[in-house]
Amino acid sequence: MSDNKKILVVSDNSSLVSFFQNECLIQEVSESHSIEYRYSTVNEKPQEMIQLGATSLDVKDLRFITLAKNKYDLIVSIHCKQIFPADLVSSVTCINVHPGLNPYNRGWYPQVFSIINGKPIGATIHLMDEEVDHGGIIDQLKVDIRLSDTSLDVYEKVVEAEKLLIRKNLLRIIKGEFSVAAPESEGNYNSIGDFKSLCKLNINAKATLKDHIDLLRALTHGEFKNAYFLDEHGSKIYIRVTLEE
Ligand code: 0FX
Repeated sequence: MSDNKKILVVSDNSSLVSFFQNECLIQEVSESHSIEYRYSTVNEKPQEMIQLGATSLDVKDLRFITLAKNKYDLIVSIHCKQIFPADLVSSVTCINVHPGLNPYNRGWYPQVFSIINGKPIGATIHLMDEEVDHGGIIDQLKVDIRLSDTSLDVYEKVVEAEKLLIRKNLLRIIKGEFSVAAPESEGNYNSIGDFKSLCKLNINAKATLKDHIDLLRALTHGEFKNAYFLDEHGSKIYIRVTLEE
């Protein structure tokens, strides 16, 4: 492949970056383009990203934004913990690999909210604009939620879908030979605050048992201590569920 492009990959997910690097090798992208890997400055456990050759970056740093405008042809965000500033996304082509099916449940932990509100879930590669998980869609893939799935089960399917999308779209993204489709609506957005509110269980809440099971399985993600209620002394009691078919 000719036409040496300068590409920046910003990510806080070492598993996906490792997959991305491997695809770049297989699809012979690494030979003909310069790819730089960075993790975000708010990442508290960057060791695995460092092992993959990444260095720290504050995407909100004005000096970086000024430099990036002239330096990079393309910036790829793969689960970056920082939100890209408007000035950056408006001056460099920025593409996001997102663990959700835009425009449904944009923002934090999409599968958690999809288990609860029934909106579709999957993976999306999209052009970034100044709003979170919002720009034109390059490609997306839906995954199914089974009644026995926890957040972790759905998340694992979403990550597999992201890998398929990366494999399929890598070359056309790097060549700039992709088209975008506008999301079918504005959809909805969930913040980290929305997730934290869900975690604080109201043990007097009345709902169907199905709604309660959905809430608990949505907040069950491996070892994470998410859902909790308070005992008579005000201490947190964490709860997660096991479901088996
Ligand atoms: O790579 P990633 O899916 O998340 C990263 C960033 O950390 C996150 O800030 C950003 N919004 C996202 C697009 O990219 O890994 P993670 O370990 O932070 O989260 C993975 C899943 O783990 C998440 O979907 C829900 C679950 N989780 C995570 C945390 C930190 C929980 O259930 N509880 C938690 O406290």
